[in-house]
Amino acid sequence: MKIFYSDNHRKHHPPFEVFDGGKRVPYLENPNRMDQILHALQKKDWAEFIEPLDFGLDPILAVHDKDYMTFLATAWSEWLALDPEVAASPDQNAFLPATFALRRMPRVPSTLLGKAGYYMMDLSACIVAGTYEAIISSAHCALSAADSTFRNQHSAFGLCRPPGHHAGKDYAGGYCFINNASVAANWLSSKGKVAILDIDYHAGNGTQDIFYKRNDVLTISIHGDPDFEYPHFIGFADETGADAGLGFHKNIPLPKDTGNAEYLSALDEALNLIKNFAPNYLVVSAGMDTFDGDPLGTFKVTREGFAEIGKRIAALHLPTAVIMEGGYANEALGTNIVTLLENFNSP
Ligand code: SP5
Ligand code: ZN
Repeated sequence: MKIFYSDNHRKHHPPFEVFDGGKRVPYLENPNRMDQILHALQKKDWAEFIEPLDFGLDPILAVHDKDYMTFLATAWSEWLALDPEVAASPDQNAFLPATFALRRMPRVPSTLLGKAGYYMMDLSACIVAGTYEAIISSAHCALSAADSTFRNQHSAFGLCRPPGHHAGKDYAGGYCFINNASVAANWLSSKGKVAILDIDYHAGNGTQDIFYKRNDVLTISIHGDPDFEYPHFIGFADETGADAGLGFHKNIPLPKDTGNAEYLSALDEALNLIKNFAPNYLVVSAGMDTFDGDPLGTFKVTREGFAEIGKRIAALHLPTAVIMEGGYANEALGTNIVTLLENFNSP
């Protein structure tokens, strides 16, 4: 399997995030996640590592707002210029807002901190010196996987970091800045019908938002019920698309402690919807935080569960771009990704 990966993700390593209750904790979405996955994949003879191609900004701007992208590109250096304390110890700092847009007022503020509150949905998408370079490379890994899927009519893996599915057209959040899976799916949508299946533990709110009014891309997310889980405000079962996109979005929220059996029956429901839609391509937002033992999750999916998930998705026999999303049980992350992909690869 072709695996698109760039070391540029290492440039995005915020020293902390602001967790529940305002606690400062070490950044959970850290470079070690990729090291664990690389270590496990490098032992497999079927894993072929490839540097991503440079797709430039156009396919990213086909999904994301231009001013939002400019904000991401310039926020860190503007912040350094504004705050001498940050400039004195940049490595101990991360750029975050302290005020958020009030129920999404339409006016885009002119100042840096105003923009931050406007373009960021929470306190976990920290911007540091290397963030912009890392997110562009991550998007290019996803685009390269999409391109490979199209050219070879065969599945590929975008080993993306930072992840993407919480990022909307003009907002960052949940460790996400550019919605890699959506950029890949939108690119593929000019080649044929596309479905996105999001198996990250958290609702794929950004992906939902981006395609909500479109009927040419079916979006499905299986996740912890937002009634108790992040992102709290979106990802409910009654959100099914709008306008032309009505009926082309599906949320499958599941309760705490969901195990393999319950998860797999939700997956079967999703796979049936995909079969009925009959897409030419599939994009999988592959978060591994459904794992029993993930520090952010409450589900109980095991390694055996991931094997079965891989098998069942592969049984659709669609050219599939698998895009890395979350997963924070670092010691198990490599094994879990290998398990998903090798069962996915097998006929
Ligand atoms: C890509 C991705 O998986 N992003 C996840 C972002 C979740 N951030 C909010 C986490 C708040 C979780 N609180 C759970 C406490 C567990 N002890
Ligand atoms: Zn997640």
